[in-house]
Amino acid sequence: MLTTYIGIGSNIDTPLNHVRKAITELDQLHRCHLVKTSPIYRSKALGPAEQPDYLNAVAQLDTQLQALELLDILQEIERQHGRERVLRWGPRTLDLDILLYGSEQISSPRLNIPHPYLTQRNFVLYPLLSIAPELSLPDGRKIKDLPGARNADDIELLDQITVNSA
Ligand code: ROI
Repeated sequence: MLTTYIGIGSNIDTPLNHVRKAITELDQLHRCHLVKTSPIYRSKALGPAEQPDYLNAVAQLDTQLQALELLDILQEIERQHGRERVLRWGPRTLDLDILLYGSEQISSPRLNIPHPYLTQRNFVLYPLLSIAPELSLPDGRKIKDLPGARNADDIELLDQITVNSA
């Protein structure tokens, strides 16, 4: 078993339902064990401005799958959620990104691990830190020491009150 972290994001078509359903689907994957999931956070869309706010979370998934096997399965889940790859940074029903895969570094046409934007996006770093405060990148840097990791300025925890209206 190897520990992976999966970034989850959605900003159209009842995002909360997509994020929650994706978490139950991760929990049901064969040869995988969903260890924990972060709270769900809301943030303004990074990228083209004219799109709805995002909901984001991160899951720790221990797995026996190869990285590309896991990628295939995550892309199939995205497809079942109606994901259409139209605009590069456009709105999406569901985004599932492999952020880290053990301490491996992978550079291939289909997959780059660590996820290339992991260290720059606090909507990923913040939920990741909430479930893995001592986590390090393959190069040894601690997630918590990255600039932006503790920057929650534009990130809102989706609590029980806002959940109902999200
Ligand atoms: N912005 C936020 N806040 N959250 C995301 O998950 C997200 N995903 C993306 C782009 C369009 C870059 N912006 C995002 O792919």
